[in-house]
Amino acid sequence: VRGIINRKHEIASGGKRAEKRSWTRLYAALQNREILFYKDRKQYHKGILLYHVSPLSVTDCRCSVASDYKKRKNVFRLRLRDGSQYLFQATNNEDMCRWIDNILLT
Ligand code: I3P
Repeated sequence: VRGIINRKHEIASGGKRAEKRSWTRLYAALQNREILFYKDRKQYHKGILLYHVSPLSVTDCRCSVASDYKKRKNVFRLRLRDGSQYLFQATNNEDMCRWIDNILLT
């Protein structure tokens, strides 16, 4: 699964409140148990990662709909093994379900 997604960092590894908390628009791709981040689809096809946005390992993560987050629609939450936590906003409900299903499958 891959495509445009908005991301918000909630909790940093170790459990501290994340410092940069704004939503950012990214192009994400789930590959080999990692979510990789690109500027856009073009950069994805060139294989050029955003150097300042590290890949996230989804091994042993928890992933579910962020039903407590009311400010945006189609938002799911990812809790990583290192304790960090992110919100992701998909483009629609189907897209959100596809992300969650594939993250939980990997
Ligand atoms: C953040 C930005 C986020 C907001 C976050 C702010 O400020 O406004 O959109 O999250 O609130 O800290 P900045 O752009 O200056 O980093 P929400 O959209 O979820 O409100 P938060 O600190 O309460 O998470």
